[in-house]
Amino acid sequence: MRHPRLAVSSLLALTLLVSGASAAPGPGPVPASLSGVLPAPAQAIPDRHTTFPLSRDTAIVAAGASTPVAERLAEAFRPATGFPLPIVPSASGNAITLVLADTGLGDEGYRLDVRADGIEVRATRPAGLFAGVQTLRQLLPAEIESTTVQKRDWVFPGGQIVDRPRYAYRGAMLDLARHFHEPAEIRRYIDQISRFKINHLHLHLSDDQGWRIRIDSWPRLTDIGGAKGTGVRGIGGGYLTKNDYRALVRYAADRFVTIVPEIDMPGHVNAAQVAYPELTCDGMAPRPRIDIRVGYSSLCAGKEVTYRFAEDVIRELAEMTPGPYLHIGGDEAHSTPHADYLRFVERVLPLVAKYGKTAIGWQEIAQAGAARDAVVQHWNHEWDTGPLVASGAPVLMSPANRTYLDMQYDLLTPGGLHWAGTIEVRAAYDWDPGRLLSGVPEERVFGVEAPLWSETLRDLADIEFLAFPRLVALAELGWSPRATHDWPSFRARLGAYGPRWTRLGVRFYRSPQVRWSS
Ligand code: TNX
Repeated sequence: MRHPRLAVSSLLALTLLVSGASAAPGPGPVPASLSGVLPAPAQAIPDRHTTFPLSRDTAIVAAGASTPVAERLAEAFRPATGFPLPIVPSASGNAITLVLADTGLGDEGYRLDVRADGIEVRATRPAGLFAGVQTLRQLLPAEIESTTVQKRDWVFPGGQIVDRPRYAYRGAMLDLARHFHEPAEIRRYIDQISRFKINHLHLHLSDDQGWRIRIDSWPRLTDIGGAKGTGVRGIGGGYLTKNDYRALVRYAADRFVTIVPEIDMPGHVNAAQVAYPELTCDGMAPRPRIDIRVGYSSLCAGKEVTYRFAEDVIRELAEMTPGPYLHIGGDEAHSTPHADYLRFVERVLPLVAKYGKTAIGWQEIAQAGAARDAVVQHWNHEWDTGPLVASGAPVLMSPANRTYLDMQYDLLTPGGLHWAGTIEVRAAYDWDPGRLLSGVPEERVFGVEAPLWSETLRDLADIEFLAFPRLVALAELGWSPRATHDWPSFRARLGAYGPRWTRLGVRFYRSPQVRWSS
């Protein structure tokens, strides 16, 4: 049976195509609609006869655990409307009401009703209210993203949305090691990704070039590995203090994003070895590296200091990370002898559990038996997935040829790499995480994640250009039910989102595959 939302959204797509054919520059401003939301809701039933106008007198009703979500909502709507939008415990009509009550829709599911006399968002948990609020933001026109008061009417289209995610883990990864990115840039990235219901931010905190998180018991990691000039080509440098990190974790948590810290081991450790030469097998300090080669450095599996180091790092990271996951890397250990690699992973994975966390590792860790208790992150689409399938572990899907945000859109894209090919928006969208790997059925898919490696990145504009719009494709694959998957619909909704990014100053890639509204 065709889903009602699908029928409506294909109609929208058709309308856009038809109007686009007559008006040369594109479809023009698209009225916000229940069928236009990104990522597509599980179910949306527009009611064309109903609208709810936001006005100077509208209140936000919230109490207890829903109040912080109400604050996010108020922050989103106050600047452009200029309305006070007070947060109050109750109101009679003309309100957006956030209700915490069992909806049977899981932790992140929500129900949204837009009626003539008000809006209700109902969810079992605050995370669901937050997801509902992200949907609500897209129901007002793009001008709502302005930071100054706009003179216009603010009208919500009527109807109902019942929504819940396909996968509990929907992630983005940012590489702080090849180029450090300041907390302000990371906060802004969190703002942008959480709009699309991405709920995990994996931070790649160490690599051959630099070490980006303070570890008190091994201070030279950041004193040396986080110094100026430790980025690729000697650009940048820097690191997160424990306070920076804790503040980021809180900022993310306020937007229902869980930080997943990664320390990459046993390969990708040159910066650590420059700071602590005892971490090499021969005890000799290697030279600092600012090139982008991989696979040459390795911790020494036969030395006890290796495990003291790993345990100290894991313990300190676990202490400052409230989230359940800790990523230990494990990729591209090309200079670690195979037996040593297995020995290292077998010893280090249990340390993550010892400090109360669930380990995540790149797909290579699946070769070790201990990986059965970890989450295995699939990345290299060209490799034999036998060990990954055999491990029985849940699989986080990050196939490089679909999800790597550092791959160029085409060979003319400024910045980015293309070792896994080029990835246009449609290629980022047209695949199914539940059917990608034979031997890894839907039930074993832990979630999806889009990594952004920063060899060629400098600043936030570079990050945003590669992430948007492709990260939205991943967000939809992770959130929306398979039955809603539809490229014409996705493409139309994306095109309609462009003016929001423009207003937000997000430098997104104007893919020629999408008809961007002006
Ligand atoms: C492969 S993906 C890597 C990274 C590079 C990236 C560049 C993975 C687990 N390892 O070290 O930065 O390619 O795309």
